[in-house]
Amino acid sequence: DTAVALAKEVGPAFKDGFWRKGQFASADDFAAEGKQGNAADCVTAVDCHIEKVLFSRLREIYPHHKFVGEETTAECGEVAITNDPTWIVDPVDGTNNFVHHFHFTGVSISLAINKEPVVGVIYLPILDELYTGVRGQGSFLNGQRLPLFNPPTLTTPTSLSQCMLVSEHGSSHDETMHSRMRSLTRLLLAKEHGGAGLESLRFAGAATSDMSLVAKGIAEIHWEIGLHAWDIAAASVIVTESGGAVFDGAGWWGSDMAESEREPRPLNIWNRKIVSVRYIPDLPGQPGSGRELQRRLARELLTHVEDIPCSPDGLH
Ligand code: LIP
Repeated sequence: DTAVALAKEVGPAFKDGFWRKGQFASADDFAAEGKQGNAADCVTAVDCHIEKVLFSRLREIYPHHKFVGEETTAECGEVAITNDPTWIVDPVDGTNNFVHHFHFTGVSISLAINKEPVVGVIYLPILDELYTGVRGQGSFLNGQRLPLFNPPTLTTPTSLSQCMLVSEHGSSHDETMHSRMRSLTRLLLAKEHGGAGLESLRFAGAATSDMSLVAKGIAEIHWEIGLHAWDIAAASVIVTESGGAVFDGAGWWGSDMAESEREPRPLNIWNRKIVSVRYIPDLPGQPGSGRELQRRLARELLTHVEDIPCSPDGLH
């Protein structure tokens, strides 16, 4: 409830910034340099304002909790993550979209306990979409339970050729871009090499909105390398609570997965690699087949992508 109230509280500032109104009408607010000289990884006055408001409110209510935020971390450098209740915030996910007035951008607020996200709230103010998820209690879009679609509308894909993948090229415009693009090309062309080959690929520019497409049941898979914990903490709760599965590079997480099926450790949102697969209904008369298909699709995807190295992001 606190996270929802705060997301709504910062909504007007977010919208004003997006439409360049009120206190954010000045071009100077958007003239901020890209971080470390990288124009693709930018920050605006709105990012900093929203993060400040969220952290000051959260500190008033939970003075003993810890806080990790995209902009604060960028300023402070190294941040040691503990098992204490920790709020992980991205004030404007998809800042590049935000600067270009491209709708897929929003606020992401998550609470992690023992390093594992247990609450996730994503607010996409321009689309008026509020996603909420609490570990063990399901996830919702504007109060409607996710996924939005159920069988028979929600199909049971058995290969990548029936899947829409959402991904991003990321903001590290360096040599690793070749590996990212090669990986995506391979996925699209896999058919020619005896694989299935993706049905389609989309880029919308923000991990939160990409993962919300998976939680809704619209896109089958999201894959991205180089993300930070604040991009995916809230979304990982919303996806898994919608019946989706998240693979963190070493193991699986899904809300109702049997203990034997998932890694006996928290979902690792810190290692900058993630694959999420939407809820897949079981095949008729085959209980558990939906979960098995989620893994099969992710495994198939991972055989075509390169293991791209990520530089440390200061969280450890
Ligand atoms: C963005 C992510 C996006 C990724 C970008 C960037 P930001 O977050 O949502 O998926 O490709 O590189 O990290 O920096 O706009 O909050």
